[in-house]
Amino acid sequence: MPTALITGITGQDGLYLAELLLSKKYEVYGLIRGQNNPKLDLVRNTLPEVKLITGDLTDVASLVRVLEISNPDEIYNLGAISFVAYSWENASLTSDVTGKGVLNILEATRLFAGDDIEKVRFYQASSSEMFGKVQAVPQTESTLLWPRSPYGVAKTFGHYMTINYRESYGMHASSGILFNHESPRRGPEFVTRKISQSVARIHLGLQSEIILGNLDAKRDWGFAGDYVDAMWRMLQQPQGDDYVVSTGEAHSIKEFLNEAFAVVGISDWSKYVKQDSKFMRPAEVDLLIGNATKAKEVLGWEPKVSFSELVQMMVESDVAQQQDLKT
Ligand code: F7E
Repeated sequence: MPTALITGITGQDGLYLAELLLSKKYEVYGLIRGQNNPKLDLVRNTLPEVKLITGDLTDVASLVRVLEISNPDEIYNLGAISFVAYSWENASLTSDVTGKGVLNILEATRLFAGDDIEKVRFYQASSSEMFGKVQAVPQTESTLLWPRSPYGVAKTFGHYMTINYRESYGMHASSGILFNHESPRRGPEFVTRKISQSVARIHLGLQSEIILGNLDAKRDWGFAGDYVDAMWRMLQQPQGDDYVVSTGEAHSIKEFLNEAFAVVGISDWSKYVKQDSKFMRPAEVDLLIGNATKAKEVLGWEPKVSFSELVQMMVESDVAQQQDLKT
């Protein structure tokens, strides 16, 4: 039975990945941060088979201890401060966790594995935010990185550190450059879930409007459940490498609004949507669209859920959830 360690187990991707690995008969360990982590019960209730160990990406010694306890064949480093807007307000903390945290777990892995470094396979959750002010359309694995937020800069550090450990120590380390990926499990601070939740509440008469920032930004949105499969496929290859994971389609926030309101039968949403500059970013990423040809050809990976299906899934799930809360 192979063993996997997932950092960021409490997030959307952590839960989907743990489900996938459990279905493949892995023994799954999850890294849990902090005392009384409020999301601990979420993992325990959703996936009681996952074994949870306390540790912190900012503390190398704790990571070595976690590796000694779990003795993993595969490590998936999904842990990060992942909300881009927050990263301007907490740039130093974001750099420590999202950036230096990657170095810490790579170094802990090297110390733990010793001469046997090839026995452990490592996945780093890199991000399309690294492309920022895009230098080519669509973006591929070799597009120049130009991050536009402290979060993007921190992810870029982690990305290059992963490549460096592969090149310096022969580590089986892979970096998945994942474009935006969403689901009913997405946190409500992200624009897709903020919209799906608000549309559900407007439909049920629980809310009268949504206040958003920039409606013109375009993102390449896929389904998180599809994307964790690409992570696993990367670690089954003979060598570590970097892969773009995306749908190859970009949609604006306005298009997301069109689709989401259409699910509840509203075609003109203008009276429900307001804008406020407090949701605008100091430096915006205007357009992200990925070219996942390499993932398709090498990993045999393709997204299964379309943009419309994703929006429908999220709005329907929120309608059901809000109805439950109402009763
Ligand atoms: O913003 C615009 C906002 O916060 C998307 C993370 O998973 O994907 C995610 O980062 C767009 C931006 O995601 C609101 O300005 C407008 O242009 O949903 P988001 P993100 O910043 O793209 C990447 C790949 C990651 O790696 C990240 O970890 O939507 N927008 N109005 C808004 N965004 C938010 N959050 N809230 C608004 O009211």
